Amino acid sequence: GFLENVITHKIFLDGLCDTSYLDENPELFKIREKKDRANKLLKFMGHTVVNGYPGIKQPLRSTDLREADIPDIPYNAVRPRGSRDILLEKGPEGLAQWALKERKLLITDTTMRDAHQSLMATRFRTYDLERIAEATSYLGGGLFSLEMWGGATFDVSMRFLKEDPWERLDRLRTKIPNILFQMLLRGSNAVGYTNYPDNVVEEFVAKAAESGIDVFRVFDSLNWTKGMKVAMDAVRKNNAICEAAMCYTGDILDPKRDKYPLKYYVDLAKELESMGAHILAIKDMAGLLKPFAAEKLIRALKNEVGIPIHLHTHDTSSNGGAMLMMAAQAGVDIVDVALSSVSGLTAQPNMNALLSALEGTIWDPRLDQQGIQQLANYWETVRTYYAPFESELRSGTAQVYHHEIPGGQYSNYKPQVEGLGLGHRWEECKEMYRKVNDMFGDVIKVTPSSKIVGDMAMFMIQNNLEPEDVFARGMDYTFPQGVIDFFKGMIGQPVGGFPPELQRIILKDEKPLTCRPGELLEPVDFAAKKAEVEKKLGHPISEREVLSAVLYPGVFETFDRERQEYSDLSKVPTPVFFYGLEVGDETTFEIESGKTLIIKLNAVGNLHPDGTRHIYFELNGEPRQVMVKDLA
Ligand code: 3PY
Ligand code: ZN
Repeated sequence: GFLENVITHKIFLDGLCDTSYLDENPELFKIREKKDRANKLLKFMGHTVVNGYPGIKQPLRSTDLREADIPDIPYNAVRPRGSRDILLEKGPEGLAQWALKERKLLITDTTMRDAHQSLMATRFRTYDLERIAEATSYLGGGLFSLEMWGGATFDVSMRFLKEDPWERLDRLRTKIPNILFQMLLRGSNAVGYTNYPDNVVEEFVAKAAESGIDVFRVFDSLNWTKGMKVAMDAVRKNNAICEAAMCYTGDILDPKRDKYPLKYYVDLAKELESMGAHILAIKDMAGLLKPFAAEKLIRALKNEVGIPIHLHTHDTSSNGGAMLMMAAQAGVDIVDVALSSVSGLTAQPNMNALLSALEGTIWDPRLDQQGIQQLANYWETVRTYYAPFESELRSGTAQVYHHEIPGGQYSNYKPQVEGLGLGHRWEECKEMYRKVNDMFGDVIKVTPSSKIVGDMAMFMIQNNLEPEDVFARGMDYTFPQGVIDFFKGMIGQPVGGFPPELQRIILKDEKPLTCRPGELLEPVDFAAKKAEVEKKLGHPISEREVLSAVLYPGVFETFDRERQEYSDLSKVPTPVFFYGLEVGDETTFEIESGKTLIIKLNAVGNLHPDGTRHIYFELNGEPRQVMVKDLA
């Protein structure tokens, strides 16, 4: 295996290098045994044939799914000069100045991150992203940025898709050198759900920047700026674009909802600007910013801050398009939208529709509309592969102004509720979400605070508790750990503090923190961690993988073991990856340039007494069999 490559390597053996040599020479890890790799893939496919893919109740038939067309364009033509070329030439400040001066509305495409996080539980695979990457770099060459990393993608790619998030970034970066890459960074929670030590956040930002992220949208789930500083400083230090986000909640037009009035946002924006933001983001994660509120907010901010304003929203109510129009008129600089086929509902508003609406106006983004349509067509087909992950929301709903569930959480909360057998109480679960919000003192709800509100709501539904019961009998209950940690101050301090009575009920005798949790967490010793994980897994890992292991210890280890067992699954086409093959079906794919596998499923053998089955394939015309465990 690869160990031979490393342990027979002269320079390495002679100790003429430190371990960074391994990071710089990834071919040392390349698995020699190609034959073995095909067998590993067959094993994975056999496993899917017998046991299905975890979490998919009604599999599709892979051969019924059509291959998505890649736009037919001259790929050897000169690539359009894009926003990243401007960054490379002018640096982050220069790029921000450019964005501020541009009269046209600048466009971020969220298709590769938030759109699928919000519609399909973040399941888009590198396979599908990579196939359209080059076309995106040509046809989307006029985009401000592609949001394609961060948020839930890091966790989901390892946990559910069995692929390496860093490698996704590498592969897309290679194919799209001209457009800014943007990621969502949860401040001191990085790409996780909990506070990490400062040096983890710093190291993560450094590696992400080095791997090709240009714009870091940094937010704190309670709008607690102390929780953003370490990340923002790290972004600036790495010479990347620091886009500081303020999360929008409530309704600035509603005088009764007075915890988060216009002044709150203006003050926060100024603070973020003074902390070094190159760009200010308004992160309307639930789509609560109404059209006339957007006009008011953008006008106020344009008067008060001197950096470009980037508006992010979700179209859950269906008012997203109208809202963006008002924001454009009020002078917003950049907006987030998604390609039409993966837009709307809990995702971002429709890019193609926005481009048409603005055509010929002073805000016209002047993108290649036909090209953008071709990209949307590709995703329209690809989306069909992910049907089992779709949320069942069929139309926009103004109910979001009431329950306030973020778009990115909605497509997760529903299956979570169903997983607990509470599907028939879905309406109640949404209502309880709002009740918990009010009980918690009207908090900002975005990952991870939104997850805590959701977990508490489900806990209360399961235990048949109303808020008044929690106040009356809460001392008798042990609340979910995330809720306890939240009230302990482990993800930071909410605006206006915690409601003291509820805090006592939830914490019992424990004392809450008021300082920044990152100050208390021991820094991670990366060298020691690397040695520890390598020992456990039995092979060397890169510095980026050490970060994966620090952020998601259990998830990374399982992912790594599966990668050893099944090899790199990101090369398997999505229909086959999720649904396997039926007897008699055949599939063809390339595992590397020039190496094609033609795989046919011939038969599924009988169940052996030990619970295994033989699966009979044909690989490039030769019979091959693998044995898999039947988990049924
Ligand atoms: C995330 O943190 O993943 C989000 O998308 C929050 O809106
Ligand atoms: Zn979002």
